[in-house]
Amino acid sequence: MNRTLLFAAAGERAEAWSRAFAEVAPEIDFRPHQPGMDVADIPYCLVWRAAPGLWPAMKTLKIIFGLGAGVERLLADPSLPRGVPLVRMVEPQLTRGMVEYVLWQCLFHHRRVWELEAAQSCASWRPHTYPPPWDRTIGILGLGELGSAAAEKLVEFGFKVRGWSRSPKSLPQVESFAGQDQLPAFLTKTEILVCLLPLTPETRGILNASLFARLPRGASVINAARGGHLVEADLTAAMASGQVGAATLDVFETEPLPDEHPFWSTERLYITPHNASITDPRSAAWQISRQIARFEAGEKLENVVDRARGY
Ligand code: NDP
Ligand code: OXD
Repeated sequence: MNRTLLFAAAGERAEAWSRAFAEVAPEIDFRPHQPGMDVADIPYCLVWRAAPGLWPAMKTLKIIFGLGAGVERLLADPSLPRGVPLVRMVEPQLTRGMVEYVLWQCLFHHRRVWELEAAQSCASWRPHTYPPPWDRTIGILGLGELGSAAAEKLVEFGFKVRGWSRSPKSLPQVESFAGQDQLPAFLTKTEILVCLLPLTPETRGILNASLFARLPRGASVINAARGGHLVEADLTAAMASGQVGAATLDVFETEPLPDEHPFWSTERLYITPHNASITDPRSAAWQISRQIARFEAGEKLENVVDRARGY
């Protein structure tokens, strides 16, 4: 059985991945992609961004494994083979990392930590109040793998949690809103908005002036999904007017965020460098080896991207 996996993700910790496969899935022949390499007989590929000409050269490809949860870059490549299943990354450590990030940032905005920092910077013992979590409404755009896990954790911390998705959900103590029609109602009470949507033609630019205008004045915005969800100029204007009180952004239209970008110096705008959560090689290697075993046994693959929906 040919179980060769091409690692087509230059700059993505190839050594750590190689060690992880050797440890967790030794049955897989892990091969980092090299320029000029013959890939015609390799059946599996783990990819972040494919080098030009890679897909036509992989003549016996059976499964494409995306290295991330988001697949918009892969889908945008017109040479991506059509008949080959594209499996996106769903692994427990990636989910845990995102839950940790969302909780950290929601608590940061809930408690307006910037006010404490400002007081401390001038040695001032200023009274600082904030509501109890059950009086704070957090809204999550996207209730999939990551959004639903984050919602569950926020519920555990006592927050009022609501989520918006394409189809209605029934998660314990999470108010579900679905579809465009229910987006305005979802937004009206959302004091801390977290974006965990996939980037698709429908969701591109969703974090825009008209959405911000529907939030309660002074709301916080946290984007941990993709830079393409945000209309940057609209956030700048909404923060200047006070409609958005504070924001945390992990993802940007251009990454790394250019040195001269105004976000670096926008007050109460906090930046993390697209590391809200990171795929864990060992956990991912285990998932991939399971999926290959399923495939070989003629079973259905999990987490296959629906190319028509874009996620
Ligand atoms: P999922 O595919 O599991 O979930 C997507 C959710 O978004 C689903 O609930 C889906 O609704 C909803 N959705 C999609 N399109 C629409 C729409 N048009 N209207 C309303 N709801 C919609 O994705 P994940 O949770 O695994 O990941 C989400 C994104 O997070 C990834 O695509 C990636 O871009 C980003 N990410 C960022 C990371 C970082 O470090 N910053 C790390 C990992 C991921 P429904 O359930 O009804 O289909
Ligand atoms: C992902 C990411 O999509 O890391 O997994 O952004």
